[in-house]
Amino acid sequence: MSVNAKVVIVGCGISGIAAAHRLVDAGFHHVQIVEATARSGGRIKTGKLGDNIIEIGANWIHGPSEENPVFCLARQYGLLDPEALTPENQEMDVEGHPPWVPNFFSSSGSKLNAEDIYPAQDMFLELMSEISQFKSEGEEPWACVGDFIRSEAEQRAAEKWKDIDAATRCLRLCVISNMLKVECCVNGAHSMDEVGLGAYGLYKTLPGMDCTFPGGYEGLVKNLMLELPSGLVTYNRPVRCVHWNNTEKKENSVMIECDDEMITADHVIVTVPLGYLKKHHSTLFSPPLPLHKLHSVERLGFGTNNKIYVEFDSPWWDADCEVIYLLWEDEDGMLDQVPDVQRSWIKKLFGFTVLKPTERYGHILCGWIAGHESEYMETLSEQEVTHTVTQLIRRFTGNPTITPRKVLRSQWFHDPWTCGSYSYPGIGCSAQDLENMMEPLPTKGSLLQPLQVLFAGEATHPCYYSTVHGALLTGWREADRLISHYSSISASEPRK
Ligand code: 6YU
Repeated sequence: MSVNAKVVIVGCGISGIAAAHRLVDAGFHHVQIVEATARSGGRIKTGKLGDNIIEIGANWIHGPSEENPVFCLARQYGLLDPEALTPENQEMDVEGHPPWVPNFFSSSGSKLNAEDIYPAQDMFLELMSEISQFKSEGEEPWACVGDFIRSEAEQRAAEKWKDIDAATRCLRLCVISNMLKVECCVNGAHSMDEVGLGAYGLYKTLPGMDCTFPGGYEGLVKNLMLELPSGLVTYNRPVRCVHWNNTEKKENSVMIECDDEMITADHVIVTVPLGYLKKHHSTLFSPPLPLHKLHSVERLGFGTNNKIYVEFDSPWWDADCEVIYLLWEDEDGMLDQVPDVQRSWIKKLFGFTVLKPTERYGHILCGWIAGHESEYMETLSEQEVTHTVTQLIRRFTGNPTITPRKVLRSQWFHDPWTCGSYSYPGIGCSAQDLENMMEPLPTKGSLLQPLQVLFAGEATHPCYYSTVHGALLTGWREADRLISHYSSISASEPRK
């Protein structure tokens, strides 16, 4: 196939890159990516802490197995450790919750016995796996995940833990609060009270034990970019407005307005993050988005999840530990929101994951903090964050001399081209909202030039939203939409 139609892709994250790849491979000669920043990759962003490679954005390949296109590409480019390639690793089904070896510390400064914690963690995970039974048919017992967890946990605790002492029982409820904070990070939500119960089960996991890129996630982006024609991306060129629905002209019907340039195209694939779309939709499209699409943009959630990397001279956790949970002993209310954000934002940090293997990274932890507390953390200076994290660790370990060597945090909420981390199904969301997100403009049935504006990006995937593989698949999907459009046109043209 050889196609002369011009396609402009807004955004050079993984979905934009994937769309360009497919189109170029299929014989589209005029493909251009217009990117607001000076780099490719978007929310795939690898950085450095001293000499160590760390991820500012996406961390893992979730479900690295044959069905995961990110895994297949990473394998093809030779970017993975041998362990990630083993059949055992690919077959392990962890359902989004890898069985990492934990350490638990309490706010009174002691290391807790894991055996005392497991019953509460098991109950929480059992409840989370039960949520998929609700299929957003309006018959869910509660509107949000938070209410469901609290009410069920209360009932089950009263039955199952009736004979245990008050202190252990209280500690277990604090574990539930901690697990809710973990889920806020997993979902990129401020609180599990903002995540819809019915739509939660839309998210699908793939088999495979989550793995990382030893040389950095950006290696994937670099390899893909090398295969695209040079000059295909225009950097530092934010798109201000997409003018569509041009009734007069048949060709080049879309105009993409940048600060100092108007680019014309037959089709535009918009891949900007949902956070950006929520903030700028009213000026980004002219005419504006149809109401049903706009309502879905508003209903879907887009929150903040940030990382705080902390490096130490020596570890204060066990050699085999992969995740550290910090349990606040005054949090038996099963809540995941901090009442006084400015004073106690750090209480939202659920704990740390340990960067492995130690021979590669030394002693680096990655702290996780979601929600408005995380957004507030972004406004503080690096020194303030370092001070608060140091105090936190000293308190939980009971060791007043521990001093981090280096600290580095991400600031996704204040990134003007992302405005948060990733999407989640808000209260009242259903599969229809994700359908609406991916629906091209003009909508079906219109007599206008079809497929003027197409939509890709993680928030447009029906079941892998919030992930790199989901985003990549949406880029391919929209490219395929155009490819089949032009295949059907050339098939219907009379033979000469
Ligand atoms: C994954 C992971 N991961 C951590 C953190 C973050 C994310 N994700 P992009 O934003 O990349 O590209 C858009 C481009 O558009 C960008 O370059 C902009 O500059 C540009 N742009 C914007 N406006 C523009 C304009 N006006 N003009 C021109 N250009 C413009 N995913 O698979 N594994 O470990 C993590 C994580 C801190 C921030 C993640 C992870 C999400 C991915 O990073 C993200 O989906 C994709 O990179 C998005 O690509 P894109 O192309 O769509 O947009 C059980 C259950 C529950 C459900 N959830 C569970 C899933 C767990 C998700 N976990 C994530 C966790 C981490 C830690």
